[in-house]
Amino acid sequence: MPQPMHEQMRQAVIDGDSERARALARAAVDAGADLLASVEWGFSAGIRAVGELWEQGDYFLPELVQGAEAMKAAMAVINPALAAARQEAKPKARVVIGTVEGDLHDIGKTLVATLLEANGFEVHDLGADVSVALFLERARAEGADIVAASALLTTTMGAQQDLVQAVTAAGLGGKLRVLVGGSATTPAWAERIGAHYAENAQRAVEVACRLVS
Ligand code: B12
Repeated sequence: MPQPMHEQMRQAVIDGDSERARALARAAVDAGADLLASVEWGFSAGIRAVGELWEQGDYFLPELVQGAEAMKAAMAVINPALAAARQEAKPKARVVIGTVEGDLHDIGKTLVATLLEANGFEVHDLGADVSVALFLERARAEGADIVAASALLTTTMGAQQDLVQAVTAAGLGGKLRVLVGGSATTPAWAERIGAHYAENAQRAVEVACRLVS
């Protein structure tokens, strides 16, 4: 259930107030609060609202950027705390993750990487704007079981299909699973391109566990 603290977190991101967002995240960590709930009902709800305000024309690019910075300030506190709550019992496997080429959105991808790591996966995060060639090169070099690609723009999601095709062409189709996500994508899209899909970070952990079990 959302709590008053979550509304403050949401509002801090809407206001683009990085200092308040960071302080609220720190308070949640120190209080031992449910951090996934803080992300989902607090900070993520805030960035979703910023996206809607931008879409409606009430916010312009500077406010979008400020909202994203506030979100990142909070996640810089939350991500290490989530990673520290590592659950050793879960299966170990290697994941190479990144946001596809031409796409700079990295907040959701980083959250997915953090939760995978917190659940015992060895995660290699390549960052944002990652080419198909680099995904493939690092997946090979790390002996990855899963290559995970994020896309938030309809103009960049095609790169996920290129990645699936490149993995097959490289003869890695049997061992290396492609997991896709990001707000531009849908289960139907993933099915069409022959990839696995998860709609959020928590589900990504469940799907990844299933893929390597
Ligand atoms: C913050 C933001 C930005 C920030 C990004 C900062 C950063 N470092 O990430 C800035 C201001 C830089 C930005 C820029 C732009 N943005 Co922007 N942005 C957003 C916004 C408001 C929020 C995204 C976000 O961080 N959400 C919070 C996270 C936690 O959620 P998430 O990313 O969806 O991730 C979750 C799931 O999707 C999933 N997931 C994500 N990745 C993966 C990967 C895998 C493998 C899996 C399994 C799951 C998974 O799990 C995550 C956690 O639960 C969205 C609106 C929206 N509602 O999504 C627009 C949005 C994505 N942006 C948009 C646009 C158009 C742009 C710009 C083109 C604007 C411009 N004119 O310059 C540029 C593009 C720059 C570029 N080349 O990438 C559009 C895209 C429209 C479209 N359909 O293509 C959106 C949808 C806004 C809108 N409603 O129009 N943006």
